[in-house]
Amino acid sequence: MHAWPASEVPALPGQGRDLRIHDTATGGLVTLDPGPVARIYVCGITPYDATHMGHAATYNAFDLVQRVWLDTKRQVHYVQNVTDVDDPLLERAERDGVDWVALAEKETTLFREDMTALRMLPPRHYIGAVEAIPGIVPLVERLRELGAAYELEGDIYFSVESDPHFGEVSGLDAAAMRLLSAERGGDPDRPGKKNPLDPMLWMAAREGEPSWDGSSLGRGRPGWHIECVAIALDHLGMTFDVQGGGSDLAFPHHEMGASHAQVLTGEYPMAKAYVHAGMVALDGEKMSKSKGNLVFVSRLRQDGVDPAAIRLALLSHHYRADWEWTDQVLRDAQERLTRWRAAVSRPDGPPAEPLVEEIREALSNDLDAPAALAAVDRWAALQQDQGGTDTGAPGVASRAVDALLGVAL
Ligand code: 5CA
Ligand code: ZN
Repeated sequence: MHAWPASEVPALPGQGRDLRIHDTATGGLVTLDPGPVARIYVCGITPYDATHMGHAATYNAFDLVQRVWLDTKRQVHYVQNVTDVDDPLLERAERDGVDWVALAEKETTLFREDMTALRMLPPRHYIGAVEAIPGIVPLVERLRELGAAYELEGDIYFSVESDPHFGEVSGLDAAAMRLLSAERGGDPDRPGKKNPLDPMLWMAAREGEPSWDGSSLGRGRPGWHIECVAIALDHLGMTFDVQGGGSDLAFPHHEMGASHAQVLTGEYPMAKAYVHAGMVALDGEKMSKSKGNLVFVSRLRQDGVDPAAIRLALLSHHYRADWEWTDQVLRDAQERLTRWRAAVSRPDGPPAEPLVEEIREALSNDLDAPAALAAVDRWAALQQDQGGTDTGAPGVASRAVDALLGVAL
């Protein structure tokens, strides 16, 4: 699939800093040393509804990861998927009496527009589950050959016990895993499974549902976790730098994905850091397509809200925090944007190189965007109260906010 257009990332004076980031698997901060090419896989949307603030907040976090790396003059190989065939998408299409392919295309198009408006840098490879099927089938066949997969009434399951490292991503105990598995697309109560947690790799064709030729697997469609693994291994290989998504993906999705990849390749680990963004809520509950308590990026844009203000609203919370979207969050962001724009529109100002360093320091420290915003606030306040004589400063400040935070002033 095609992704979306990239916005320019201005070059900044001085040196970028290496990223220290929280890794769910170890439960602590790790300093990543990616070499000249940093590799990141971020789980994409299931396109059955429009992009909401929760999605946008998660993609904002991983956009900051890219920007920190680009500032260190590294290349970034960023891969994202689109889960363009899965139960929730098929169920929504059925409920609304629309074609599932058309629904996925429509929502993916809207997602691209939202990402472009928010200045999220595009992935280098943007891959749909459907287009990945020819790569998924041999991986499932290989897992069977390795004795890590088994058949149950035509469906093929992955045996979690085949990976000695299973459980290390989320660090959860069996009871917690079982609960989350039931909530998040698993089927722990299905009789006949070797372990209730075993996830499906290949689902045999069901009446009235789309299916593909699975070679020795028979007709069917892929399970969710193997989809991301096939795409990640194809475009990034093993032991890439960051596997990213919202915290609701730590288990089962990223746990299962890591196990699939580790058993398939015999290498460990799949990713050097498993990075998870907090959940955005509305009216006290996690924003989710299934609950329908949503604020859409596209809706705010239609209402004339400046995408830069939406982005500032996302940046005003630490990516790991769970937080609540309110009208006040947006109003504060709009007010901040106005102040910052006034500050950079003067011909001169207080020196901005220290500001660039402060933003770098904040982001390199587990993507502390609120601290970065506070630094820009201080520079803007100084500009407002005392001004300055440095003629390059407003330009440097503006380029730093653009390059490191993705906000065009
Ligand atoms: N297609 C799969 C991943 S392979 C999927 O989870 N799609 S999704 O559309 O449900 O979510 C896309 C991304 O947004 C995921 O990283 C998910 O963790 C994140 N996300 C979903 N809801 C929220 C929320 N309320 N707050 C923060 N992030 C969220
Ligand atoms: Zn995924």
